Amino acid sequence: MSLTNRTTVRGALVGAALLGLVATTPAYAEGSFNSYIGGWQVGGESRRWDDRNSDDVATLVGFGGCSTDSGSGFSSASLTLYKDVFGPDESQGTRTNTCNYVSWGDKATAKYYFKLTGLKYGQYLTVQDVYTQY
Ligand SMILES: [Ca+2]
Repeated sequence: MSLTNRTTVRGALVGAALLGLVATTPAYAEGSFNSYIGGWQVGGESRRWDDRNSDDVATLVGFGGCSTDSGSGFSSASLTLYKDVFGPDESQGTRTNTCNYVSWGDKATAKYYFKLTGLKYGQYLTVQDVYTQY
């Protein structure tokens, strides 16, 4: 099996595992996307998404396959969710992701993104599978 195929399979498993965790909420979030983090430093930002608050699904970010440039490997990353507003964007709180998933609960209608605001080891973070749901 090629590296690409393994990555795809793992991404699907991470997504399925995360969906299982939120099985008590509506079956499908109004939106979700899979992405990849390739060598982010602190300050790195995700793409923006529009949450229309059309369901009760929590905003969460799941990581699978985490590494850093440090010999100590990966321990944890601090992620801060921001509401994209006119003027300084509003922090919705910081969560510590230990290569699992973190949640900010069900959010109000707005545009959001998350930012890497801390990295325990190393300067560069790579995450093979990033799953965002809102
Ligand atoms: Ca929602």
